[in-house]
Amino acid sequence: MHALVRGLAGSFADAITGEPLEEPIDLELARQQHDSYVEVLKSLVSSVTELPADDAHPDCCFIEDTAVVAGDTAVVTRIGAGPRQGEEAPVAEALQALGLRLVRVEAPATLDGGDVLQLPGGNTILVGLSRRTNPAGVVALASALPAASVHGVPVEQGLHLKSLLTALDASTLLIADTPAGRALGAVLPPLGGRWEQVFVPDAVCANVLLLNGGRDVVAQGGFPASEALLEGLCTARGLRLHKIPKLTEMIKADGALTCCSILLPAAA
Ligand code: CIR
Repeated sequence: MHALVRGLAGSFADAITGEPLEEPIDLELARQQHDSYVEVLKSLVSSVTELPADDAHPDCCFIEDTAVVAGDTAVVTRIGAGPRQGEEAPVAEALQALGLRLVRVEAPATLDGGDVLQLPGGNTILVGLSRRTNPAGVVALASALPAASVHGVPVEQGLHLKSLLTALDASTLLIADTPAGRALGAVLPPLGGRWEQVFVPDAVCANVLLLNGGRDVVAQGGFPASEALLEGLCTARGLRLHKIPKLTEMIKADGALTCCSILLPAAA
């Protein structure tokens, strides 16, 4: 498995935040946390491409939002937050250099990768209809990936679909145990197969990173109740759980684990 990451901008303290911050972003701590994320990835996947940061784009480390990779195709998004548009270009270039076929999302569609959840074990993709991703974005993704079964899902609160929901494996959904997460769990489309909804006490921990065909699961540490839940789930399923120190500074900027990388399942 190959991963793409992007450096942390020197302007990261100016990243977009949903709520006014009580404590400003600590740039040095953010750098350490981002470095530790990249180190964990390097220790678990066969190769990692690190793209340089762009100080003109404080949020550029949240590379997940710029492209969706499925098979040999990279769908280059059109990010829903105007000031972030432009982050896609160097990522698209890198994905093309890795051998992927590019399809671009065009205006007026908007699509953030953080809204795109590719469910393991099939061809179903859930796309959050959020503040960032519009219905035309869902249509654009579906037409770029005709073999996939693409479903729009309303995300009434929170930034992205994956801020509330990710999959642990091909039968387990991790959903934030918040009013928004519960509302989302109630309106998921029929997914086929047997899917269990597990509600995770700390919303941040509903966002896990699946690596190496899902055998390795990365989660944030520092949330005892959620960690205990995830440990139990992973042990029961024979999955390896890797905990990384809490990404406090990414969380301030509404970032989660998945948002700091783009994963290419096989060497493209
Ligand atoms: C933003 O508001 O766009 C960034 N501050 C956070 C983006 C996080 N992206 C993600 O979870 N996929």
